[in-house]
Amino acid sequence: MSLTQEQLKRFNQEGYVVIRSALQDTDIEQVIQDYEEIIDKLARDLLAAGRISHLYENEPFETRLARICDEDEATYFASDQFLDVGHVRGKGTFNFMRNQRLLDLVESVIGPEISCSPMTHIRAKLPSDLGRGRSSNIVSWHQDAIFLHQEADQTFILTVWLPLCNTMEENGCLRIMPRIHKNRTVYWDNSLPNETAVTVPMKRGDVVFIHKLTPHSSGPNQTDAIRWSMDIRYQKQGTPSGRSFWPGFDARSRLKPDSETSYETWQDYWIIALEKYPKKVPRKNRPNKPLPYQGEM
Ligand SMILES: O=C(O)CCC(=O)C(=O)O
Ligand SMILES: [Fe+2]
Repeated sequence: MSLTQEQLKRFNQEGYVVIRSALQDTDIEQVIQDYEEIIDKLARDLLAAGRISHLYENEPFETRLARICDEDEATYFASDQFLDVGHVRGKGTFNFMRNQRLLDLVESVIGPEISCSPMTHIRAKLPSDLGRGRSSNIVSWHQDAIFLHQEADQTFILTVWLPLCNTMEENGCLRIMPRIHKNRTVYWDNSLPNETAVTVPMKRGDVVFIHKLTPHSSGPNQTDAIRWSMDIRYQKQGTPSGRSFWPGFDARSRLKPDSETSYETWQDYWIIALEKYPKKVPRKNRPNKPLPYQGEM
């Protein structure tokens, strides 16, 4: 299904649009399965190393990693890195980024030649009382535009954010500041206008499209389960991702369907890239004040 005219209009006017029940459980299950395997392996390794007392095998996906982290603080602080999409390279996750239901919606905004950016994350927002209160996994207000390297400053990049569980205020759902993208300004120093924000609770299956100039944030997770989510970025093929050191892939091409990247190729690209650049390369000459945005809207 494409976005409706109403949804497209909303995206353009508000700088975001929530698409309710866009996905089916089976779409998301394939991502969850990849991460269940990773967490199971982690539990076995930690148990063998004597760092946890049991495997927590009966805990559901939403809580198992949290209970492991209760016992092993190092895992708590490492959580985002070892879960990253390029490190895990799960087949279900790769297939999900090319999910036809999802790409049909993305095509309404990007057009039919779609590239998926390496700037894609699985996030496990851990309960804030873990780690002896030292971190509460808050994401402060920002525009995604500030995370790009210079070559992508003019590029239209769509952030697609979706929960793998239900998200609400208590577990740190997304918050969004509507219409700020209309200012056509990149607030490099995060000196964002003090406008009213909206809290965006979402259910599994819902998806939100966010403009790269739209400020968003998320608060602490005050439950004892993990707020699992995924954020993927899509753009027109041939445009820079702003992360040239890591591989994106061609997710859909109506012109040349044969050019779509295979799972094996994508995996190989990541393995080679991470050998050379295990960590994100910082942007050179990063601006430190708000600047007009002159790129594609
Ligand atoms: O998941 C969150 O809490 C924030 C995510 C975010 O900033 C993004 O997806 O761009
Ligand atoms: Fe963001």
